[in-house]
Amino acid sequence: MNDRADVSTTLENSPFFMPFSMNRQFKRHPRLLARAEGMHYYTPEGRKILDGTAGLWCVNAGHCRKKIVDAVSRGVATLDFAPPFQMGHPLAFEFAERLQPLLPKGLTRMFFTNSGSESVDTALKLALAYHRVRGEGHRMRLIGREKGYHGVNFGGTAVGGIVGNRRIFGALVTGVDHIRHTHDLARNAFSRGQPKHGAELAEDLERLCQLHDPSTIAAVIVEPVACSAGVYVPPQGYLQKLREICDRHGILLIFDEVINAWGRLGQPFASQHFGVTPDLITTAKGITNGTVPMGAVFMKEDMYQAFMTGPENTIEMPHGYTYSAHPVACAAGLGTMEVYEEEGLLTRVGEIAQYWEDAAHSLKDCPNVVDIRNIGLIAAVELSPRAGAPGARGFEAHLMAFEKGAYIRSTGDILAFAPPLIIQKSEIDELFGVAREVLKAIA
Ligand code: PXG
Ligand code: PLP
Repeated sequence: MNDRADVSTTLENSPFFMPFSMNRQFKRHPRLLARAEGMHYYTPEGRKILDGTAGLWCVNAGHCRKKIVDAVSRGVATLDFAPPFQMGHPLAFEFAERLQPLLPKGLTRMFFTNSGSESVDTALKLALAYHRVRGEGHRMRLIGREKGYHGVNFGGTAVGGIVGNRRIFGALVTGVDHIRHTHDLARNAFSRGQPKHGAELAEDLERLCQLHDPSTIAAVIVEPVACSAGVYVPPQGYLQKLREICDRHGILLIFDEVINAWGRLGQPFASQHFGVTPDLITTAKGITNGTVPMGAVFMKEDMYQAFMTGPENTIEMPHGYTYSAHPVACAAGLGTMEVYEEEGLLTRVGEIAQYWEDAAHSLKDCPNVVDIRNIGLIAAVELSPRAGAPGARGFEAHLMAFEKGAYIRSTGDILAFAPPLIIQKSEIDELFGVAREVLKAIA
């Protein structure tokens, strides 16, 4: 305990402006993670914490996996950096080849970035540019969805649908609109898997098409399962309807699978789980098991080909990052895919999803629980807000869970669960056991 007091004294005035955090609260009461292995984190004082969130939805194979650590160490010792513009290195091409067979049918080409946010802004720019090179430059509008999270860059913030993430940043990007979210407690509370009601909400896209004229719309971006804002599973038939409306009007459909991909739903991509193929997929996180920052945008063959039409002495896509396809990230990604494949992790969730679902829904009798929802290896428990203090109950639950040895993320009054895909049944019991204790203890 003394160690902790010392740590907190030293952090109180730290120059580090923490991202997406309550800086003052945290620096007074730090929750530090010093080490990790498999399903667990360890605090500086050696307390063992069960990781209920796969880090931040990214460490799908569990922590500090030797194959990945070795790949990264070898990679950085061999080629620390190589310029990605007008130059290349073998691992970038090797990694692209390695990923291609995992993609939903029809998606063939990929662009590398360093994060989900960069993937989203890249995909939005690709969509605009694709229309433009095909002579449809009038398609300039970008459509997101309420409660969507698409990262924090300008495009992603603009198409994002979480008010608190947008409010203080002014007008963002023009020409953006949003379709309605699909959260419907009245009709769908305590749904297991995809809720029955709400496919018709996809028709909201048709409404925006009629409002703006479809010929002005470039792309629609949604998370198949919206995770960050509180886990909203798409109603049965909803994604199919979105696809139909996009097809009818020549609008590109982007699935933001920064979290959904890499086995979280029992398939490499959520698109495969739901049987709906978008034109573009954005991803990051699990692509390197969270070890080295990396993201990617996957696209259909005809999109890539649309750019390969001008004179050969032109740069086809004036877009890219200093660290696109960074050699150490590619090494990490190759190591990650090896572990995913050897351990069957991209399809393992199918085997444990039922156990997971039952465990999550066993919390139904706990105080203040107004909804439990789940799909794949994702679950959320929604609590009723405390009068006059929205979010307080959820945050307190997160804090108390950490004290009791589990990392459970809260977003407002919603607790989100998404552990590494290597989780064992006993650890599922432990995770929801801690959640049960916490929910009983907080008023
Ligand atoms: N799109 C989606 C769907 C995401 O989930 C991003 C884009 C942005 O990725 P980067 O790598 O730029 O953070 C994300 C990231 C949470 C939480 O609390 C979720 C994310 C990030 C931070 C917190 O659920 N998702
Ligand atoms: N700002 C300046 C001044 C730069 O020179 C660069 C890259 O060269 C960037 C921003 C973009 O950085 P990155 O390629 O890491 O996204």
